[in-house]
Amino acid sequence: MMVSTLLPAALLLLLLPGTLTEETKSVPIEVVVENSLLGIPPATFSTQLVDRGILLGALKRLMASNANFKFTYTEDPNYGPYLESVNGVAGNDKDRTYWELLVETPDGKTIRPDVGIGCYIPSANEKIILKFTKW
Ligand code: B12
Repeated sequence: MMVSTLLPAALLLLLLPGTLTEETKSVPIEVVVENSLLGIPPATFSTQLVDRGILLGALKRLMASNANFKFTYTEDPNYGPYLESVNGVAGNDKDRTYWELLVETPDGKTIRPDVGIGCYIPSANEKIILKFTKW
């Protein structure tokens, strides 16, 4: 009984070596911090994330490897991680400021993702723009 249930699973593993044992690819991206609101020149960082990984993971990896990039986030009960501050500058309701998430694709188009840093899955060679701005 045991053998008959395990056999099909074992056969499947043998038939799908490329799918199940493929090494995780590394996806290169750039992160640009823009803060013209406070007159701070833009800073560009290179980092990478695992294939189909979320932006939050890439930002954490960048922060761990580069002392010039720091960020904090809060947890929204409905939408997940909210980017609160970058390099010591936090958005606030009084001034109606926030860190906007923009993405420049390799073909030069700039999009405004309709999800936050916890859900956005960057593609290779995208430029992730964290822009301090007003709403
Ligand atoms: C107003 C608003 C904002 C304002 C909030 C200002 C404020 N303090 O009031 C600002 C302009 C800051 C904003 C920003 C963003 N927003 Co917005 N926002 C809304 C909106 C229109 C209303 C929210 C609201 O006031 N609800 C009523 C109050 C009483 O409820 P609340 O739970 O307290 O609301 C809070 C949360 O909604 C939170 N919030 C707002 N946006 C976002 C986005 C994310 C990812 C998170 C975690 C939290 C969050 O801020 C509100 C005030 O504290 C909703 C759409 C909707 N109609 O609900 C979109 C919405 C929530 N936002 C959305 C998005 C995508 C963003 C951005 C990621 C856009 C971008 N590409 O930059 C950014 C967040 C970037 C970051 N720093 O992490 C999406 C979230 C979808 C998702 N599943 O992730 C929504 C649903 C719009 C949509 N349909 O695309 N947003």
